Amino acid sequence: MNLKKASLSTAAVVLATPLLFALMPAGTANAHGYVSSPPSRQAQCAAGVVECGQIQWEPHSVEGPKGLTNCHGGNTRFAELNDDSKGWQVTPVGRTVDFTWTLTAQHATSTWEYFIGGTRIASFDDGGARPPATVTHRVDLGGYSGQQKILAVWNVADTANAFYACIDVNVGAA
Ligand SMILES: [Cu+2]
Repeated sequence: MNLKKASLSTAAVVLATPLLFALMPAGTANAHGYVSSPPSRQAQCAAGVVECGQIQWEPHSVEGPKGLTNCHGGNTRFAELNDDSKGWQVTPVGRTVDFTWTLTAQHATSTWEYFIGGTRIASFDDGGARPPATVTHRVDLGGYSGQQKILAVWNVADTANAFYACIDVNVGAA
């Protein structure tokens, strides 16, 4: 074996390893985010408030293509997040609500969006910035009252994907 060639490829492996990790999509276990307050459906699963399947171990993993309008991001193994009759805790809130995301990976962000019944009620543009580990948005729910299901969406800037969370609230009850 040619010695020079061997040491070159060793160098290449040493250089490539950290690069590989940096380029690996954060698609596994602990790398994303979800709405932790008011407690989203997956947060309630994780806290054991509601009995759930796999989502209880990875509330931050509700990732799917951008533009979806469901609670489970199109992941069949998290389909129970769409079940409105599952006994989700409804949080009493005022006309203005602070939504807090817990991010286990700070992906570059395009926008954060909030929807009620298919209508976008708020949007926050981060212009591709990397968010801190905790992000809070103040959303005005003034046009709504009573029990509402809010869909919160985190649109990642450098992938085609978004993260989804549904939060059940009772507007005007707090
Ligand atoms: Cu991630």
